[in-house]
Amino acid sequence: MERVRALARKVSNWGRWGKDDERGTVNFITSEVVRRAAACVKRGHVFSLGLAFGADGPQIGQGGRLNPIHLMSATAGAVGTDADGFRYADDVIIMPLQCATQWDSLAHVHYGGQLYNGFPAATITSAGAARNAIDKVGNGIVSRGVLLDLARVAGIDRLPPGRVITPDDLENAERAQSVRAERGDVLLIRTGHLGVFKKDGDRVGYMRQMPGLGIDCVPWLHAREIAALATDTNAVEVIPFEDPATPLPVHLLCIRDMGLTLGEMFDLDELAADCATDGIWEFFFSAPPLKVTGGVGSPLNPLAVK
Ligand code: UVW
Repeated sequence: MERVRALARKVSNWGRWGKDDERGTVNFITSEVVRRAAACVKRGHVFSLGLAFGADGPQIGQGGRLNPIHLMSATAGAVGTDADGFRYADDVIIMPLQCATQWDSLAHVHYGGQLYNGFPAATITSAGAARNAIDKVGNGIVSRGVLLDLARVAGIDRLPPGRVITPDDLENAERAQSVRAERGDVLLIRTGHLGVFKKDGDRVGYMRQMPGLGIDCVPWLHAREIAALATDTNAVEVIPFEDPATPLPVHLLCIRDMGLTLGEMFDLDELAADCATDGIWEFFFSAPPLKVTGGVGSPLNPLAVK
């Protein structure tokens, strides 16, 4: 943890938006940023970046994470007495908020007994997160999206599981795609890992090992002042971990120290194919979380509009 603590001192955003802030880098999304994002809509073509929430999801039961269980509480419920009259269908879903495409809130991970902005970790109880919960970013996350397609730039279907993504990789992709991630943007990184899972259906292969950001990317993300970051993997960062003694260091530094909301399991394949065709890697991006009171994450259907 020494490396994490040393980097934390350099990238911390605690206090940057006031001592009571619970939104972190989403604060970079100003009205000017949203207006610039809206100007990215040229063709009116909408892409869904969300996985389906169904029994075929990627979860393998690890850590209590199941695929959604969808039940019908009514299939032909009657209102009124007419035998041929009004009928309704209702349903119930039981699922971890982290089971498919999702945002991690700023209460998702912590260390040293503190959450983002110094709130005590004890503010998370069985009742939920009293601080930094996902409902605090309920009026977001809407901004310019920038997609870096690392797999396509490398000319392969997928970066291999365990491949550490470096700041040089990110900047090479920016040069190759003629785009630059800037203040207030939502940065999407495609590794191809989800595309392989969609073809082979190997849940264990998808969930247990993956390409992802290395710890050296954290100061880069901080310097670029991006508002949120998402990838097509289950963890954003590389697994196996660079240092086996320090699991998920990018989560700790991004979420707890920078206040950077992380998105996981974003399906970027169709969008990436379109961007490769027209050469435009920026778009209007909208992915508001469900305002789950005290929730530490939210399932999503993010949209990109070009
Ligand atoms: C953990 O597994 C703690 O995090 P995530 O699901 O965000 O990768």
